[in-house]
Amino acid sequence: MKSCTKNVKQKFTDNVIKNGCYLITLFACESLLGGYLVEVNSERENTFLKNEAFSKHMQNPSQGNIGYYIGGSDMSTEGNFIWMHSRQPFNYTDWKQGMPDSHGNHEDCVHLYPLFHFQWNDIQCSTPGYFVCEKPSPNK
Ligand SMILES: [Ca+2]
Ligand SMILES: [Ca+2]
Repeated sequence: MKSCTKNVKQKFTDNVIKNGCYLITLFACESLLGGYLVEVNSERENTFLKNEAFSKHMQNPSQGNIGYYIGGSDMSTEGNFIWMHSRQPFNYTDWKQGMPDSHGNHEDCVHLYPLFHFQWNDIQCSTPGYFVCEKPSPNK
């Protein structure tokens, strides 16, 4: 049997019927008219997104500490975070102090976490959350 899991830590499932590898993911942005989970490349962009997430959060405080997924992950190589859309390494980060900690060895996604004042936390990818999607400006 071919192994889709060879480089990707048991996240992909082999499907011999279609001879492919499949991943069920929370990265839902691809379906939004060419969008993708946001790649944060500057403090300016990060501050904007933190403010947006804070506004959204304050609209419904009863939702608790639900986070806001951004497009980074280390699911390919543990500890090596990249932007999933461009496959580029992080050139800017806003990790909360002590993060990423890969808590319980299961945290391969990144979110803006209300509990950390919207600084970055690595989180288990199956955790419910909002998605921060991005797509190219039509004016570019
Ligand atoms: Ca990890
Ligand atoms: Ca963490």
